[in-house]
Amino acid sequence: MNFTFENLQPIASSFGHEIDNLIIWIAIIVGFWLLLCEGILIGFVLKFRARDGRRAQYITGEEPSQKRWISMPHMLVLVCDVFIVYGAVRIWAEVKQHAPEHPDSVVRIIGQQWAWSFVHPGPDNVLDTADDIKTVDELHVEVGKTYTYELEARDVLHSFSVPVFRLKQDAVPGRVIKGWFKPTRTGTYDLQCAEICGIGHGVMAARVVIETPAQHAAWMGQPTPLQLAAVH
Ligand SMILES: [Cu+2]
Repeated sequence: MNFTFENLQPIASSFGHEIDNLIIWIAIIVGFWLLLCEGILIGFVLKFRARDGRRAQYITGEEPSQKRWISMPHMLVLVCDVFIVYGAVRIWAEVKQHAPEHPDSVVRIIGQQWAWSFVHPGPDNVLDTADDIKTVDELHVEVGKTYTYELEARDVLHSFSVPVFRLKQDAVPGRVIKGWFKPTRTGTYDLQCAEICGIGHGVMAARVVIETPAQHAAWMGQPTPLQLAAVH
């Protein structure tokens, strides 16, 4: 069965549904044990509460019949753990370990106190060339294309977080962290810093603008502020 939080927060990446599904399955499995254990605990507290004429018992838990109360649930919990670990590792590998070797485009994302800057490769689709498009707090991508990103931090730890992508990745000074995403729906969505990075952390909000091919081409065709400055 597949579950999703899509009615609370739209999903705009290819792996978003799998992440929602995993989180909800973990909540169901863990929640079942939580309710069962707390129910038994509360039941025992009521059943064995102090009563006139009944002495308290000291139970060491050494009898096999008593040990079973620990060992049997323990085994069942371990079986549940296997499912959780399998599901989590499978999705972790897909999202974090296997960046596509031949992405449609590469963007650079830089976190600093307290803004995000983005370097888009521009019409030639190659980073670090004259037609790169640099923006602050606005990432432009095209729907249906596979992107890899190079994530950097200028000063302290930040965390690149895009809820609609179900993607979050720490940015670490001195390192270039690579990852990927594939936008699957158009629109303008929130992008934020998810790691307390100083007093202005809360204003490190930005946007990801997911465009159709025509919209994206039109956006790329506009002169950038740097190009405008060169003309004047
Ligand atoms: Cu930050």
